[in-house]
Amino acid sequence: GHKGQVIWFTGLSGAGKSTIAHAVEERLYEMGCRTYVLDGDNVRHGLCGDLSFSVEDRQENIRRVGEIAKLFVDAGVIVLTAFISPLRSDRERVRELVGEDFNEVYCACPISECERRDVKGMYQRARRGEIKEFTGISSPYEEPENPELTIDSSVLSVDDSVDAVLALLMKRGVI
Ligand code: GGZ
Repeated sequence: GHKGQVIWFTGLSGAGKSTIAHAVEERLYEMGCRTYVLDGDNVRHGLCGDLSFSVEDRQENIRRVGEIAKLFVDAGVIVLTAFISPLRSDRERVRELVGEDFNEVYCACPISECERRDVKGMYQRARRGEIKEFTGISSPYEEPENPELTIDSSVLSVDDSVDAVLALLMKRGVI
């Protein structure tokens, strides 16, 4: 068996958080681990459907996700969260809430590359002013100072990124 754990991905829109989280989940599943991915797709429509992208609402979004992540840890699940979580203080609050089972993974893809990918056309719309308070353009992103792991999807493949996360979990004795 394994103990519960939070793998908290942080980084800009398009930096690879959800992609890598789901790829890690797939590999952990093959190893017989119990996992769950929390991301905008399953949180921002339901639990946090009342929240916008203002600084205050992002803060509340991250607070709620942190509380849910803690419940998953209590249940013995490896929970992978993929939220921009732009503010250092909000991430540190979750770290304190969860304790030693918290792992911060910084998806450090440069904004130039996120913007070049522009998978959903959001950066272009943000540049035009059609989306207000867009992270990296008109809303802040604070880089982690001491993340457990940094991965740059403009340098590493998804497979190599997954290997790096699994190596971290092995080093920490989780798997
Ligand atoms: C940033 C936004 C915004 C604004 C909508 N700023 O690439 P995506 O589309 O799928 O992921 C982004 C997602 C970010 O939601 P989070 O819950 O992760 O943000 S936070 O942690 O800051 O609360 C993006 C989309 O929502 N999106 N408007 N203004 N991203």
